[in-house]
Amino acid sequence: MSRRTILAACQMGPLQRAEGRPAAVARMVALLEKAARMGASVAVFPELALTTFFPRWFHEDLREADHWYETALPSNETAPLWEAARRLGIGFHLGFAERTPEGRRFNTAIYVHPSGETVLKYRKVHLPGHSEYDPIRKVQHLEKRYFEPGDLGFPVVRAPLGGPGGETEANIGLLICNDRRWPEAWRVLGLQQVELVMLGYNTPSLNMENRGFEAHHLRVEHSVLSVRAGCYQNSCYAVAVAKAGTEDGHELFGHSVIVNPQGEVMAQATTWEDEVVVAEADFTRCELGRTTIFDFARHRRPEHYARIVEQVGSVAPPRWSPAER
Ligand code: CDT
Repeated sequence: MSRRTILAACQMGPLQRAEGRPAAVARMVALLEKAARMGASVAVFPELALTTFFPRWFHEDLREADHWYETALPSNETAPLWEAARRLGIGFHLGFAERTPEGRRFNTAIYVHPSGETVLKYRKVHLPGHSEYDPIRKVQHLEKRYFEPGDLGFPVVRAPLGGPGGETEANIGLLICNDRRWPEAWRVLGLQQVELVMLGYNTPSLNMENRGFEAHHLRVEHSVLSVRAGCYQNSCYAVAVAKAGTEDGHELFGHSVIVNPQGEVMAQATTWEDEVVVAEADFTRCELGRTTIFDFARHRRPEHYARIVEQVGSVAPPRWSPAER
């Protein structure tokens, strides 16, 4: 079975608050068709791809936000995406807000096989921002209000991708936006021999916290740096995809990337609009790192990593003092 396949990053331009799901889905179908024409077996869409990035809006009563969430997928409004995937023989990754039958709320991503079956589901673990209205901020980021931390861990599954010329299998894992900045998340995927990480993001171009200076150009650099480091240190490919542009007056950056296991950027979006970029993956290339410098079985020293799981915040180190003479 071939270990080569073409990966597509399906970046989306802004989705305004007034736009409904049908507009988003129509654009996603067009992106999927383009990705298929470019030979892709899998298409990756952004985080919360069906709506505007609604955590920037404060609702006192959570029920007023209910309309941003999906309670079942595919729904009547999203079904055209599933139909297009089947017709084109392409798998896809989708980020969306999930409300469960019990009323729990998660920031969720799924990987859907071309048959329409959900292969893998992940709920965002690292929720940035805050849960109450913050008057200091220029723009609210209320993910901690609208979602609870994911309860599924960081699962990896070996599964077929779609595409022409038959099915290529890969060990697939998912992250969502802020997760890409946390090496712990990547390493838990790496420990399951992940070969392809799909992730979507909505990241403001400016630091909105009003708590100090951050050079604007570094925002993009930190995003790409995090994905490149995650791929290199865990010997995997990643497709990291933005929702970009000015959404309801607030700018999100683009620069979606496809990265290889050496940490090299293979393809990068150049607009802040709907755009498809593709790159060919050869999953046998995940083996070099995994059998040499990052051969975990030979080189990891978990007996020295206890702090990683036992401690949450950092602690100050002891102060050195000179030996008494
Ligand atoms: N969506 C998301 O996770 N965005 C964050 C920005 C956080 S700013 C409070 C990110 O890490 O890109």
